[in-house]
Amino acid sequence: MTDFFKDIPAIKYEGPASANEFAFHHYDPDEMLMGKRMEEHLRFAAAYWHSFAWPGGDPFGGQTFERPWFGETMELAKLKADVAFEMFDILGVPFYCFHDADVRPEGATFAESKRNLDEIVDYLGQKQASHKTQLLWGTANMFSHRRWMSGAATNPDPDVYAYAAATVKANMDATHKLSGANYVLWGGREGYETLLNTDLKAEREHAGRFLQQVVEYKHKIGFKGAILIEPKPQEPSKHQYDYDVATVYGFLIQFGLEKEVQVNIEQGHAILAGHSFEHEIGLASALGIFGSIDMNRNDYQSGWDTDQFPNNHAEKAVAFYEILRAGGYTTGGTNFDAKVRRQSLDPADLILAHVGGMDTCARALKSAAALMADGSMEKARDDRYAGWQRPDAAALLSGSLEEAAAVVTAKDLNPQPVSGRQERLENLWNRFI
Ligand code: XUL
Ligand code: CO
Repeated sequence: MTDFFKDIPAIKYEGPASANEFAFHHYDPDEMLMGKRMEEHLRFAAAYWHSFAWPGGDPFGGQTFERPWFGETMELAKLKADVAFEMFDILGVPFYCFHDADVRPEGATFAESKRNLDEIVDYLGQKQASHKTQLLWGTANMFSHRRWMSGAATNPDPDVYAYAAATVKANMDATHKLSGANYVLWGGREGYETLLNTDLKAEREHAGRFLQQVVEYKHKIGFKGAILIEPKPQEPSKHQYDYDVATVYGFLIQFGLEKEVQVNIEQGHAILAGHSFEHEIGLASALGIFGSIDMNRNDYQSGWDTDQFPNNHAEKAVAFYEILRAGGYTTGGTNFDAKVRRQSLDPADLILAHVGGMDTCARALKSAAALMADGSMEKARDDRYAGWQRPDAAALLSGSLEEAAAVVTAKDLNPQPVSGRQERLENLWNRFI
């Protein structure tokens, strides 16, 4: 035991009336919703990078956090893992996620970095064996070190492509060894700053071949988890190739990977792309590529990816409604890709940020499940499309354009517009949030 979270109790459910800040007010892991425990619906994960690796910098200032595990040694990496699992225990989260760079010190050579990773993976494996918390996904940080400055798989230098292959292979091996439920690829540097120096066609083709190689390797090692792409339109690159769900789908189709790869959708990334979170989830579900969620919120004024903890349950309820409509998670989960603000220095801030985020999601899920159980929203949607249940409507789709056109004269059609009932449906929503 370290003393980092000393005096902070394990967080338990006490209900909405409790004034205890070290308690859940809405997240009761055992509450049954639609035949499933809330914990199994939400599948919460804590992100190693924001809580344990981020020093608290912003574009105008450096480190604000002084954590006893900061430093590049294996001993400190193990201390970090000890504290991380203490936080996971306090929160009772079933999952966590990490990048290689979060958990191990960078070595002077690839071989040294790999040795460090292997050693910490063994340590994390021991932790997982004696704790509840398991790995939701692993990933490679191919955006922080200067070698990735011009991209990883899309780098103009083939040596960097090879380095990216070695890095992802090592991280897939680590994830597989720790029985991770998924493997994530987020391409922060897989994009460009200026087209003046960029061969966009070649870069996209290299990214596509790289992803095919990832999928081939997954099957080779027998990794059963899902491979997930995390779309984001820009930041850090001016333009990123995995812009949004629709763009990723087109990319997967081009490289024959639409049955092999799914998406990890992040709230803040959806907003940056000019979409709503629920749009991205609904679209991924419609395309059959919905995988997992990175839960957070952006600051809606600054326009940056501020990775704040969610605190608006009404906003998230619409997203969870789409997740329920999609049939819920299979291998995915709700990963808090969120960090406390740089002034939030106290260990308690880390815990309470997650408590608030978990309660926000639980409230959102409960609203969504209640609306789903009520059934009026789905009925209204079904009613709107009821015409398509008629046999003559199905014939419109199976026949030709001329046959569809001929129906207008044959039946003397003069369709009358009907109300979309948006405000009535919004009022219905309000009864449940
Ligand atoms: C960056 C981001 C990453 C990915 C994992 O915006 O979301 O943390 O989730 O690399
Ligand atoms: Co993310």
